[in-house]
Amino acid sequence: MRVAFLGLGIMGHAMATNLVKAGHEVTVWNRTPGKLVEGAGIAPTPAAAAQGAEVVWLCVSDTAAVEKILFGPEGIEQALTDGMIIADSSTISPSSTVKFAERVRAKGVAYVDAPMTGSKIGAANGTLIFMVGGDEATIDRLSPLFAAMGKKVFRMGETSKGQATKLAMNLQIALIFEGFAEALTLATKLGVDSKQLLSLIDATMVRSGVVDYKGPFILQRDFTPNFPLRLMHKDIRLALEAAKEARVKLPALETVEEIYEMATEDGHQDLDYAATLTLLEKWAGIQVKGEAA
Ligand code: NA7
Repeated sequence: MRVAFLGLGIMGHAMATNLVKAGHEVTVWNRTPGKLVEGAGIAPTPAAAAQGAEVVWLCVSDTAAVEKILFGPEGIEQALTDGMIIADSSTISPSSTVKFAERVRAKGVAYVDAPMTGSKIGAANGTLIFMVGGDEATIDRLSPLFAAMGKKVFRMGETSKGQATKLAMNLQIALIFEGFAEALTLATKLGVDSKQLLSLIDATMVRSGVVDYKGPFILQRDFTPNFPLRLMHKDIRLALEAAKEARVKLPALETVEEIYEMATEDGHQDLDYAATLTLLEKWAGIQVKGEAA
């Protein structure tokens, strides 16, 4: 398929690379010039990338970035043609997604929200899991592209339900990780060996994918970003905004949001979100290690 891929960050670069590898005709654009994808064409603006594309795939930071790419001065709106599909893998506001979809639908363009999970490793290996909102026929047309970038597509309902699902998923990741980090902090302060605690977690119902994934990085004190803290913070805020709009109260997430706020004040925004642990460590006066501190 002829695909315009907009946004070559940690996730987007790997996703576009996998589209090229699968034989699709890809043109890329990135806000900061200089990022390349081997085998793909480069366009100077979003509108130029979208020219003649069957599908425009977005993967950028936030709602404002998506809005600008769609409707800004060099945005794709001017290049939209009947029958085109816009797929958005950025994690953004569900209610804004509804508005964006309505605006492009007036031009005969279908809009699918397709946020994903699987982190940097899943994007590189083409094993992402997509949670998708949109009409069935449009999602069917995108099947070859999903297959090139991921291993599973969950159809969550109409446009915006992918985003709503993603916020519900990341809410859980943030809270599960916070539970793990608080447990590690308390256990370390009380003299428990963290490696031994991890072995125990692994053998019990406390085990989780989040702990499996983050545990080894923490023991090595490796906070290089697989999922940057600033993006998890953005998703927590999006979830709280969506909750406010829907009159839902999320007390635990509100508290965790404050921890992300403080971690940002400490300058950790570009580290992995696992670096929120370092705040708990600072307050407790300990550091979690492979052996008891
Ligand atoms: P990264 O690695 O932070 O990359 C973000 C990308 O978004 C990158 O290409 C940025 O371009 C681009 N960006 C950011 N702001 C803008 C604006 N205002 N206009 C255009 N492009 C912009 O994020 P990931 O790849 O890890 O994640 C992408 C999304 O998937 C995000 O929503 C996650 O929550 C899930 P730059 O290179 O900085 O010019």
